[in-house]
Amino acid sequence: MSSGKEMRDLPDRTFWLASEDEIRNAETTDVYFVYTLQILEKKGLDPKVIMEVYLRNLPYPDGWGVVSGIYEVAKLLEGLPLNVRAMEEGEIFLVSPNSIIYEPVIQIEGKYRDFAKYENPMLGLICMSSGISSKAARVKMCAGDKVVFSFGTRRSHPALAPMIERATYIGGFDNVSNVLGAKMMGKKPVGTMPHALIQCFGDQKIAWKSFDEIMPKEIPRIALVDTFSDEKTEAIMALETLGEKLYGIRLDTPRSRRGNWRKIIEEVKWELKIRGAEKVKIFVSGGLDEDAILELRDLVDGFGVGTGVSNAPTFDFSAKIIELKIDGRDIFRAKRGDIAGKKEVYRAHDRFDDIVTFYKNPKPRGYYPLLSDLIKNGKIVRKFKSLDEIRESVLSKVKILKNVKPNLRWV
Ligand code: PCP
Repeated sequence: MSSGKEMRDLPDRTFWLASEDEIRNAETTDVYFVYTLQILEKKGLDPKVIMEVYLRNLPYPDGWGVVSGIYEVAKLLEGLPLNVRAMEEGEIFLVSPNSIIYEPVIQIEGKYRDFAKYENPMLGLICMSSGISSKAARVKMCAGDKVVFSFGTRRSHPALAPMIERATYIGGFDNVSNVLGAKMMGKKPVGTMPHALIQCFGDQKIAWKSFDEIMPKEIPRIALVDTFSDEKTEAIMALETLGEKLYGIRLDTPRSRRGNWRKIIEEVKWELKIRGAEKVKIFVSGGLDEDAILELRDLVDGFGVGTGVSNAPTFDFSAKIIELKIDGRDIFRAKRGDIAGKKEVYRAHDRFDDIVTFYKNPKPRGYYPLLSDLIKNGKIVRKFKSLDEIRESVLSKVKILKNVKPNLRWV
């Protein structure tokens, strides 16, 4: 593709996307790994190493994250002559910015030349997904028992839609709106109507009636009530139009009209209540984050969160050689700023008290290891839990985290 000339179609694809095979063959690696391999091969150097993947800095002050993407890392490295240990998909890991200690979420043991090129795609598979799952867990933590739906795939490259939806669900979201993402997760997608439906009809009542007439019964009748006029007016209009069939209303109030959104929602609730419709659920969406959810959660029944979670800060996990095995001997060789030696991570689950120690040290009593085998001699040995099981485990751990101060130390 010569620079400066008119942009021509890609010869072998439509979108600027790596194919599954290109990802699996590590063609999305950075060139300096290719150079490294050429040099090691020319020099006949083929060291056996231990590499640990860990996070040093969290974009959140409370010191915990949710690791996700482990399943895909297993599929990426499957077949390579490696032994890989990792935390469970959806495991909570701790980060202590004031200490040199870190919790490895993945540990790879093997000949460096056999996996050097895979560092890039491997990190890519957990950095973005874990960022989204960790944000989703915080958003759900703020929403408490109110439902939170993922509305965010329109804010990212469509190729990533299934990954985004999976990551939000692992983080605790109750469901997702993306059709392909939901299908791959074995879920029924959620969502009722965009403003476009009402704009096409030019009349809210006809649009709501048409929705009710045509949509299968199991789709809840949630009317969008902010298209042409005030939310209170449209909420009353929706109740008069659908009556008993009105399951809920959605407010996606444009920012320019939000003013004190809390008061607008209170007005709507009051007007519905005095008309005997206090059971009508209230959903809100549009630019929501933790603060907005904390502000509104006592008033509403559910939230649709998009950008706030799909564009969550990505985690900059690092993958670093921390030890070489030469003639069976541990050669400690960490770079500056890192600590050498293969590590174990142990947790007292009831209080998120974590201990990181050199793998040869005894297991502390009452503490449980967080790292376990993922791949043995290139074969995946991990029995992956279902998405629902992973989500439940994240929600139960986040519940504990709400009441304890996680602590990370080393011995
Ligand atoms: C979209 C959707 C949600 C928004 C996006 C979620 O709103 O209805 O409210 O994304 P966000 O958290 O990134 O804002 P619009 O595109 O305004 O409306 P429509 O529903 O008509 O698509």
